[in-house]
Amino acid sequence: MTVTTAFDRLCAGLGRHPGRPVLVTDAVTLDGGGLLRKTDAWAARLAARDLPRGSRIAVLARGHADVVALMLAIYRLGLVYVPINPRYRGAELQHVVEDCGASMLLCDQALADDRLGMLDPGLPRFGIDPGSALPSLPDAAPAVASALRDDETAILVYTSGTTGRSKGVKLSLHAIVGNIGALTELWGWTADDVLSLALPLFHVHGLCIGVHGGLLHGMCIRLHARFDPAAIVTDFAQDATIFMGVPTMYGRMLEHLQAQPPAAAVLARGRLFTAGSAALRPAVLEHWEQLTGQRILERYGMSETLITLSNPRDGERRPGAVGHPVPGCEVQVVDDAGHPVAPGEIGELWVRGPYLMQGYWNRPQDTAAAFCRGWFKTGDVVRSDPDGYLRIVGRRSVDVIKSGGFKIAAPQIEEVLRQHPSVRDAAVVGVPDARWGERIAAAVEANPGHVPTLDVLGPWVAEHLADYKKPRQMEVVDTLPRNALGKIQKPRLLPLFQRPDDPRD
Ligand code: MCA
Ligand code: AMP
Repeated sequence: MTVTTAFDRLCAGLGRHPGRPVLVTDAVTLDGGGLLRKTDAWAARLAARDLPRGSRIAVLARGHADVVALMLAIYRLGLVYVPINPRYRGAELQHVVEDCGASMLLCDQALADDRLGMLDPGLPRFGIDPGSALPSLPDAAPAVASALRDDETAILVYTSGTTGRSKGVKLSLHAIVGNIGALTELWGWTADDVLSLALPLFHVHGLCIGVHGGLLHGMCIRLHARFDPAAIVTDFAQDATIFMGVPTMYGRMLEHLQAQPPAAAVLARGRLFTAGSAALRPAVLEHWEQLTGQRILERYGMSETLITLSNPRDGERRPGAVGHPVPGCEVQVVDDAGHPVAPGEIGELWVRGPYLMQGYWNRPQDTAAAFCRGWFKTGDVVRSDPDGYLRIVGRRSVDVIKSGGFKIAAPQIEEVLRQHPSVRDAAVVGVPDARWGERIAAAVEANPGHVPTLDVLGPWVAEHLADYKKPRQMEVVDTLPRNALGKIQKPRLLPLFQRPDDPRD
């Protein structure tokens, strides 16, 4: 096979070690040839629909082998993969399929019953799992279309901004494969590594770095549809060498280690534990190291930039810091006027280089607003140590919340709260939280004659939005604090919700 494109490189990884597993799930173990055969079968089914190149295929599924094969088949035909968060509810789901103009939806049976009734019935929908009650795509002749070119969009990753509507981040395989190349240099991944992966497959962390990283190297991915600390330990008891997780997962694994102390010795056999998507508290890093002897490698990224900053594999992995730019990536720290600040000063992180998104799907204005002079403006506030290690110290917008690694737009929750008859107005904030990084709290003004309660408003939000967006704390206030222009002053709400045991580091 001539390896010319990023797609070829992904597939070449699979052909490297015939007979050796590349994908292990609860249900199947596949070697590279097995995964490619599954991919061909999916490509043949999709090809029968004769879709124009670049058509978007929406996929609502948990992590399993057919989803990986389906994704490769979509690339194989020059189509665009649009994974959807299975926790999304009606309007969130409908927004994604409408926004991307999906030609069809492929769905796990387990999610179909609960979710598809919420969607416009006009969208053609098919089952993924064998024996699904949804119609299956009929088999057809092998696909003839040429595979994705490097400059074409491979994936739309939907991500929240500061407003209620999520945006589709256009990512090319060129950017993804290039970013993995840079991480390989930094983290020393090899084909002999075995990746224990329990991250969801609709975000960059699990999908672009985890799955694509594993495939590219032809390493074995032990893929889990859900996160369960005991299953991760079992992976390491077998052969896993790498784990990637969000900080919340490490906190949950520490709880598991407290209940099952011998598991620490099993994890101690690992080669590399990485964390990202949210700040890893130094206390967690230190506790993990005490128990397992492993020092977690923290890195920073974003859907729009892929992985941008990383601590080193060899060298100091500094607690509370996210290290230096990954090879190929340029960063600068700027003030409000966009001028670089002096080293050690606080400013916004701007990023440039080959791993950036191609823009937001169908949103030229949002895309233009996200860049300045070719630099992507992350919205994250950083500071550098004297030797250049960068630290994430905050975010420009109080409307962005990160809980358990999920990005949440506070205005989306406020909008749903305001739709409840008991609520006149609402302001949602993220409160620093030991378990989730930030927890969602809502201050609400009541409508006359109503007494809003969390018991009512929590389920109300979960009925309309993904479960993790529901407020965990609520206070009724006479009036929300506003400035002279009428803007709600959210930082003034935080003391209402802070608890004595909240993290201070
Ligand atoms: C679940 N719950 C949550 C969250 N997840 N609450 C707040 N924040 C969350 N993230 C709640 C549910 O609503 C439910 O509440 C209860 O926890 C149990 O739900 P369950 O489904 O059992 O939870 P879980 O499976 O244990 O999920 C926790 C999780 C998950 C594994 C940490 O949140 C997760 O997979 N997070 C990873 C997100 C991620 O991959 N982000 C990467 C994007 P109740 O019982 O009250 O109903 S960032 C990115 O890609 C960039 C590039 C980067 O840098 O990496
Ligand atoms: P997403 O848009 O879901 O890809 O989330 C990207 C955001 O996650 C970034 O803009 C940061 O705010 C946050 N993030 C990612 N990695 C880290 C990290 N190591 N430390 C702090 N925040 C992080």
